[in-house]
Amino acid sequence: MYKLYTRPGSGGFVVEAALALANARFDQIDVPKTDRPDQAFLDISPLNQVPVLTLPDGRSITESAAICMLLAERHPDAGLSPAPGEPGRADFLRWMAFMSSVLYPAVLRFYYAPRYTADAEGAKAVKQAAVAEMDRGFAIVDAALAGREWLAGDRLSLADIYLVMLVAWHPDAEKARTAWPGIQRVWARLREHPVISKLNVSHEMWPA
Ligand SMILES: N[C@@H](CCC(=O)N[C@@H](CS)C(=O)NCC(=O)O)C(=O)O
Repeated sequence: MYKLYTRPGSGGFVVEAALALANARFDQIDVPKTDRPDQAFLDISPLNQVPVLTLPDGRSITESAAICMLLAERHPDAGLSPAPGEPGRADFLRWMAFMSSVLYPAVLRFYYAPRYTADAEGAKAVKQAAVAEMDRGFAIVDAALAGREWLAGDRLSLADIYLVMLVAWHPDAEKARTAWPGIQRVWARLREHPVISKLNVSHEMWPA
C-alpha cells in the first residue's frame, strides 16, 4: 500500500487525484506546517516539503511531477498520462517539467518571499516578480491550449490537474477567467469532475 504525506491545499492535491483516479489504496498522513519537523520526516523529505509518496516497497520519493509520472507508469490502465509512444507523450513530459520547474517555483517565491531575498525589505519585490513570472508561464501554457481540449493528447491527464492546482494558487486566480481562456476551459471541466470536485472539499483549492 502507498503512504502519502500531504497537507490540505498543498501539492499533495495532484498526487491524491492520481491515486484516486487509479483506485490505488493509500494511507494519508497530514503533515503540519512547521519549521521544526521530525527527523523521520526530514529523512524522507530533506526540504521539509510535501508531497512525499512512500511506495509499497518502502522507498519514498519527493517532487510532485516525478510522483505523478511514476504513478502514471505504475497504473497504466488508469490513463493518467499518454503512454510512451503515444502522440501526446512529448507534450505530457514537456508540460509536467515546465510546470514543476517554472510555475511551481514562481508560486513558492510568492508565498515564501522572504526566503528568496537577503534584503529585509525585499519581500515585496520578490512577490511582484513572482507574479510576473507566473503570468508569463500561464500565458505560455494557455497559448499551448489554443484549439485543444487538454494539455497532452486528447484526454484528461495529470498535466491538466497539475495545471489547475497551480492556477488556483495564483494570488489573483480570477484572472484566469479573462486572461487565459484555455486554462479557464480546463478548469471549468475539472470543477465538474467527480473525483476532482470531491478532492476540492478537503483541499479548498477554489471556492466550491
Ligand atoms: N518541488 C516540490 C515543491 C513542494 C512544495 O513546495 N511543497 C510545499 C507545499 S505546496 C511545502 O511543503 N512547503 C513547505 C516549505 O517549503 O517549507 C514538488 O514539486 O513537490
